[in-house]
Formats: sequence, structure tokens, C-alpha cells
Amino acid sequence: MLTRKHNITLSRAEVDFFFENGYLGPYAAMPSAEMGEIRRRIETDVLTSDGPNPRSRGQSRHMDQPVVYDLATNPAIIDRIAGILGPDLVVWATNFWNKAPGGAEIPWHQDINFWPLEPPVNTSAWIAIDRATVENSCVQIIPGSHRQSLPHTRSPEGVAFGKMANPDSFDASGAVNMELQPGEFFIFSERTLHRSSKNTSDKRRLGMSIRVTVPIARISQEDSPLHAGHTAILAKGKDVMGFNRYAGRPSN
Ligand SMILES: O=C(O)CCC(=O)C(=O)O
Repeated sequence: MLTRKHNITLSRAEVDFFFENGYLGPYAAMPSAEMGEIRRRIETDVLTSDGPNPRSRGQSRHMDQPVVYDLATNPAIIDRIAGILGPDLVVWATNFWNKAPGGAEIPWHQDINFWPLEPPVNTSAWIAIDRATVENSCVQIIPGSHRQSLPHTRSPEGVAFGKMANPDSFDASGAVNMELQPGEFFIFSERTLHRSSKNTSDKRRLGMSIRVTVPIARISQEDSPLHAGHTAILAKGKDVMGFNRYAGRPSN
């Protein structure tokens, strides 16, 4: 029986679905029309400027852009993740996925293979800034794939990542297309297999992932996609552990 002492907006059936399938959604974080103004600010303020990570403009923009900080702490997202990970939540990374027409395939992978997180506890939200459909290569996931850690191997030339889940180790026939309207999101675990195909349409597909963990997890800066000086957000509850560095909402 779930007791609800905190602001958690998942039913027991939804929590069970997540544990069974490794994903949940889509849900609306905001109406599509509201995302129109947010998209405009992302286009003018974020995509055209350098952020705190010298290696990637799309990464960690919650540190310098209020519009990204607000998306990353959106209560419709965070309160749902609280239904999975509990009341104390750390947004430890944010990353834009700007797949222009012609943008490369992202191969099947489990995120935890790429991350400096110990223990490996994470729930991600992927929020659509543009409409994401099969046509412009929405994310696909494999339900139930989070219950196994799969071997990863070098990916072929021409795809976006250097490694991918070994194709002999899983069955992709039950893959689900996560088609989303702007402002909608889905959540998934650090081991849920996901990918997106090459964007063969003439439509950009822009989304953002929000990575959420709990205060007992340590986020290493070495050997990681993060950068020196990276800060996380204490998005909900409290942190009595003190492993991670936090910053508040950046000013405009
Ligand atoms: O946006 C994509 O196509 C891939 C997203 C992804 O790999 C992720 O959010 O972990």
C-alpha cells in the first residue's frame, strides 16, 4: 500500500507499470501552446550561445539559463519521478537532443553504461520541445529491457554514439515509439533500452532529457560527460548526505 506523505502524483498502477516496463507516459508538463514561448527562448538564448560545458552547448544549461532550470524542475515531471525514487530528488544533468533533418541514428543503448553515477539510480524524463513523431525520429524504447544489464560494444561508423548495446543480446521486436506533442514527456530508467533513427524528414526534432537521482548517489566529475564546476539542482526534498554540489536558479 502506498502512503502519500509528499506531493507524488503517480497511482499504484502507474508505479507498477514503471517497474514492469521501465518507462511511463506520455504526460503533459504543459499545454503545447505554452511550449511555443519556451521553444522561442531556447532557440534565441540557449542554442545560439555557449554554456558551462566547453565540450557541448546542449549540456548543463540549467546552470546558466532560467528557462532550462524551470523545465528541469517542472513539478509535473519531478512529482511523478518522486513516485518512483521518493521525496528527495537531485537533477544531476540536463541535455538537449537537437536532431536536425539528416541527424544521425542514436543506437540502442542503456544510459547507465555512459554515466558516472554510484549507486546507479536514475530516472530520466525526455520532454518534447518540437513535436516528436516516427517521421522525425522520436525516441523508441523496449518495454521490460531495464530488468537486465546488457553488454555494450563498439558502434558502426555513422551513428551518433561510440558504443551501443550488443545487437545479439536483446529482441527489439516489441519496441514502442514515444511520439510526443510539444510539452509532453515520458520517463524511463537508467537501464531502459532506447534509440532514435536517422532523421530522414525535413523537420527538426528537439527535446531535452532531465536526469534525476537521489542524494545517496555520488556523481563523479572524472571520466564523465560533465565538466569541472558542474552543479546539480536539489529539485525536491532535502539532501542530508552532502555528496553533490548544488546551485539555485540562474538569473536572467
Ligand atoms: O533524443 C534521442 O534521440 C536520444 C535520447 C537519449 O538517448 C536519452 O535521453 O538518453
